[in-house]
Amino acid sequence: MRRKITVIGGGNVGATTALFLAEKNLGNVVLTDIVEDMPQGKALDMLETGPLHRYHGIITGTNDYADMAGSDLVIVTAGLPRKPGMSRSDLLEMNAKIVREVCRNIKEYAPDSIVVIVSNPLDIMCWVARETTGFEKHRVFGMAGVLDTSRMRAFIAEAADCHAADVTCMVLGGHGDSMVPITSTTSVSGVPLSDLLSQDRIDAIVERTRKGGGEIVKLLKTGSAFYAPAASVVEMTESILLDGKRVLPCAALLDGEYGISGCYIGVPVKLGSRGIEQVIEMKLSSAELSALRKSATAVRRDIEALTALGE
Ligand code: TXD
Repeated sequence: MRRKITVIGGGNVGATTALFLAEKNLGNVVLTDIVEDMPQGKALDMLETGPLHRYHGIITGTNDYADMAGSDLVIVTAGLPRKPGMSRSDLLEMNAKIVREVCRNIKEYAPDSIVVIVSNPLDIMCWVARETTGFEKHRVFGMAGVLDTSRMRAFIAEAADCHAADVTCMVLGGHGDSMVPITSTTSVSGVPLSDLLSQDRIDAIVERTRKGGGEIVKLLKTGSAFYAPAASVVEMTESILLDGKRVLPCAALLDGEYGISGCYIGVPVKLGSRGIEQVIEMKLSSAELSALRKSATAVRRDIEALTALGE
C-alpha cells in the first residue's frame, strides 16, 4: 500500500516539498492550506506533471484538515517566512499560533503520524508542536540541520573545486545565528578540510553558512529560500519512509545528551521508520560543545519569551 504524506502549508516550501515527494514516488501526497482553492490548484498542476516526470502518486489539495486522516507522516510548513531585516525570532508569536492550530488538528486527525516541523523559528516551533500534540519525542522533530549542512557542503565544494556529494559535514545547534557548523570532522571523501583549504577560507565558509538563509532572504526580498529547504525535508522523509537509518542533523528534544535538557536543538540522529531512532553523541571539540550549549540557551530564552506571552 502506498504511504500517505500530508504537507501542511502550500506555499513556497510546502508546494516544492509536495512536488519533490511525488517525483521520488514516496507515497500519495495531500497538500493543505487555509487559502481557498490554492492547494487544489497546485496539486492538480503537479498531478498533471506526473505523465512527464513519470510518477504516478495521487496528489490532492485541500482546505480541510480532516483530509490528513491516516497519514504516516505530516510535514508542517505553515507560517510566515522572513522578510529582509527580520530575524527568525521575529516570527515567534505569529507562527506559534499557526503551529498550535495545525498541531491540534494533527492530534485529532493523524494521531499515529510522525511529524516533521519546518516552520520558523524552527527549534521553538518543534517545542510548540510537541506540547500541543503530546506525541512521543521520537516522532516530533524538525528540519534545519540538513539544510544548513547542505549549504555548507555547497560552499566547501565551490571553494575546494570538488564534488559537493563528497563533502561530509554537520551543522548542529539552533536554526539561527547561534548555529554551530562543525569543522573538526569535516572532510572531502575522508580528506580533512584543513588539508584542502586555509583556515581563513574555512572561517569565511562557516560565517557564510551561519548567514546562508539571510543571504537568500536579501536577494528574494519577498520571502525565504525554498528549493533547498524542500529537498532537505524530502531527504529526511525518504529515510523515515524507507527505514533508511540515515544519520542526519535534525532538531531533536534532548534529555541530557551533550549536557542539554528540555529543549529542541540540532544534533545528529538516526532516522528510520520509527522517526528518531537514536540521538548520536559525537565527540566535539570543547569550543564546539560550548557553542552548542550556548545555542541551546538561546533557544530556551525564546521558549521563555513565548511562555511569557501566554502562548
Ligand atoms: O530550515 C527551515 N526549517 C526553514 C524554515 C527553511 C525555509 C523556510 N522556513 C520556514 O518555513 C519559513 O520561515 C516559514 O515559517 C515556513 C514556510 O515558508 P514558505 O517560504 O513556504 O512560506 P509561504 O510561501 O508564505 O507559505 C506559508 C503557507 C502559506 O501558503 C499560508 O497560507 C499557509 O502557510 N498557512 C497555513 N496553512 C495551513 N494552515 C494554517 N493554519 C496556515 N497558516 C498559514
